[in-house]
Amino acid sequence: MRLFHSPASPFVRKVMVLLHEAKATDRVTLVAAAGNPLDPGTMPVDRNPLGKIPALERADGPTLYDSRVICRYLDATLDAGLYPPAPRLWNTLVLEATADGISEAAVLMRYEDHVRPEATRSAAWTTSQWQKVERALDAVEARWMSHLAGPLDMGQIALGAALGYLDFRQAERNWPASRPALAAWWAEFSQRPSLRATSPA
Ligand SMILES: N[C@@H](CCC(=O)N[C@@H](CS)C(=O)NCC(=O)O)C(=O)O
Repeated sequence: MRLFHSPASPFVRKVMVLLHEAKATDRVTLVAAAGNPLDPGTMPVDRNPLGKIPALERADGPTLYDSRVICRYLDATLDAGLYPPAPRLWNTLVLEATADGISEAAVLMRYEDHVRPEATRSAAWTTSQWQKVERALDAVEARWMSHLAGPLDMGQIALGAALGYLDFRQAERNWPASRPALAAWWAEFSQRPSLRATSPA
């Protein structure tokens, strides 16, 4: 399998952490891809019409895209056990969606502040994306700590990818300051070998 990859992408990181946890990094070859909405660059637009990564090229079927689809596929193929049976599954999927929403908002902030032509940038729009991040982090702090204390799953991994991306791109906003429980969880979770091996760069 070939994985279209960038070391900065939180969505790619989800896939890489899964591969590390399943001890299956040797099952994929990484293909460097870079681009953005204004310039698709080397993004695999012929395989993913949305021009986004991650995208997973397979020998036995069409290319998969969207990190949630790829992670479900790899989890099933590698028997990784990162999506538990229902009813816990529904919590795992909602946490994964919440974490991906944080990553999406933070990536959009990055595009707004660094990709959109300067004259058309909107500080209000960037602020509104950050408000989504803040609401989601507050919800995790208030309601998800017991789930985070449970067995490893894709919700936790997606959250790790999102928090790592905030530390990478939005460190000055200091999300841990007002979320002590989540900050403590992240301090420990980020030390897993799978997380340490996939730090954004
Ligand atoms: N929902 C997608 C989001 C993927 C995504 O937005 N990836 C970014 C990189 S972090 C990208 O490819 N951006 C290029 C673009 O938006 O044109 C997923 O989970 O895979």
